[in-house]
Amino acid sequence: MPDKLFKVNREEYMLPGNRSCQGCGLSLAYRYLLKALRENTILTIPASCLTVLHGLYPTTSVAIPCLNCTFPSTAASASGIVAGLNALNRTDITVVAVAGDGGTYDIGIQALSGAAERGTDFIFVCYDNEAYMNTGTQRSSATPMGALTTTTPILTKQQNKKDMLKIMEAHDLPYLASTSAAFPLDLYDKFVRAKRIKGTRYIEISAPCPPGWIYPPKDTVKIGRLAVETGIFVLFEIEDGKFRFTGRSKTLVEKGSRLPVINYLERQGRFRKMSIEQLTQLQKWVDTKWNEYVRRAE
Ligand SMILES: Cc1ncc(C[n+]2csc(CCOP(=O)(O)OP(=O)(O)O)c2C)c(N)n1
Ligand code: SF4
Repeated sequence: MPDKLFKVNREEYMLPGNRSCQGCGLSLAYRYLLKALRENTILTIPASCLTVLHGLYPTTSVAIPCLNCTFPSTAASASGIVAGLNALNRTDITVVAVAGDGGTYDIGIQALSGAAERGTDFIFVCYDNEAYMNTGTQRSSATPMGALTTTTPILTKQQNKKDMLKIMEAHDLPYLASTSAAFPLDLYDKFVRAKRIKGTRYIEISAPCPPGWIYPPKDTVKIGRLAVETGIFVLFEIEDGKFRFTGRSKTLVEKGSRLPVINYLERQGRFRKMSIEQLTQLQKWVDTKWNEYVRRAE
């Protein structure tokens, strides 16, 4: 991990004035991942909040070339760019696909799984704000149990979040990582590492969203940190099959100081209708996953 902030690339690829909401976790993460990826990168993004952040043609707030694609086709779009670059003998450019959880866990999974099985040489990034935010907070398979969304407005979501990292790991990827907008140095380091590796790499980013998660914009980093400190979101990486905790999650394992999940939930209006039974179930789900990770790290 870059132990000092001054090791982070000082160039800015997100220009002043973009169209994301105040306090957007995605915009924070994006700024740092672009710094890690640097100039020789081509992005492709589907319909999502990220398209909105990039801006309306003919202007853009992002200083890296980007191909917009349809909602389900992010990995197919990346595969096409890779094929085009190969035909031109360009080996100096990293192709990076960036999609929301809807564009990854749900509608984008077919193209992603196909590309990952072929080992196509690109980085796929899922920024996980746990719902379809661009269209008004509909539930996705990444939405946690107990969350209110506009499609789970009464009873809250009844199912646990899909384990996308496990699904992607089953593709035997050379590099897979989970990181958070609230831990930019952990995030930066993982993108620097991923850029040096060939084949399909998958990185998932926890990206808190003030309007969708219903909390004040100033609390994005606090909420993102609590997600990690309660273990509902875990910082780790798997390189060539070897699992390791990173950053704050590593410290939590060493100190045994993980917080109860209620500390994270109680700060977000989306959980205000959660039942005690759901809370107990969610805590058990978090504990089970956490213990699985701890066993793997041993
Ligand atoms: C085939 C298709 N269905 C629906 C849409 C409408 N649509 C655009 S963005 C979006 C939600 C994207 O959600 P997610 O991928 O989670 O990204 P976020 O908006 O949270 O950034 C939807 C449903 C579309 N563009 N194409
Ligand atoms: S809705 Fe959420 S993810 Fe989308 S731009 Fe706003 S804060 Fe960011």
